[in-house]
Amino acid sequence: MSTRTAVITGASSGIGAATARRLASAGYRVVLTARREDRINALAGELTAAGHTAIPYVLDVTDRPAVDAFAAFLDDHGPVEVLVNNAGGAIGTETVATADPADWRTMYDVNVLGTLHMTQALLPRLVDAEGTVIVLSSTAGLATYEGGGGYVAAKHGAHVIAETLRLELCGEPVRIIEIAPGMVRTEEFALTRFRGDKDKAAAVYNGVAQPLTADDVADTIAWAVTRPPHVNIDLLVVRPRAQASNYKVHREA
Ligand code: 8X3
Repeated sequence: MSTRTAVITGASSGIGAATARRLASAGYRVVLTARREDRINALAGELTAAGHTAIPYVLDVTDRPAVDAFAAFLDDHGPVEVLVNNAGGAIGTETVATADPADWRTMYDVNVLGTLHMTQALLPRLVDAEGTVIVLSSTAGLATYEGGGGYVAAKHGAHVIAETLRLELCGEPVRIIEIAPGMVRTEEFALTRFRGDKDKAAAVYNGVAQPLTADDVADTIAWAVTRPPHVNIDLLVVRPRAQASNYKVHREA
């Protein structure tokens, strides 16, 4: 029973799936949660075939009763050492003046309340296990940009959860680690933001030699998690070399 367990939200694609692969390789039993059953089943199959232990569990982190039921399900599966709050995303690029409040609400629900639900539900287990809470925020959690208001507001919310929780739990045997990625090219992030417009989504990365990959970010998560338990990486900002700020991106012609 020495196997450690990591719960990953949004494990169906992108940074979540890459993190599941990294943590499985680091020896964790991974619990893959996401809304899309086919995707987490496929990933669990891949990891199991590679000799790892992976448990898929369909979960919408915005649904509090479902999150509580998930926490009860975990009672039969031993301690939980790591929670990776990865589920999140951006919708739209409208200005503050023109944005649809419904989009803002959706982004707040998943990026902020989703993280809150999961953290509240699993925190007793994580403290018991001398565990780690990872909050995947974003460089959008640290500075704003035009057209990003709703997402930036939500990611600032995620950032504040991490900072506040670390203060409130100081002295408890649990780490609160925030990872704030900049430009990462994943299959879905920009596509969701641009409501399925493939050309606009692709243009985000135009001329950028090497945006980060999901695995680059997963690598930083696995690194932070595998430091000795007394070492808390408070906040790790990770961007591609071609990006110096939310605004300043080097693009080749
Ligand atoms: C993603 C980074 O620049 O699209 O979280 O806000 S950005």
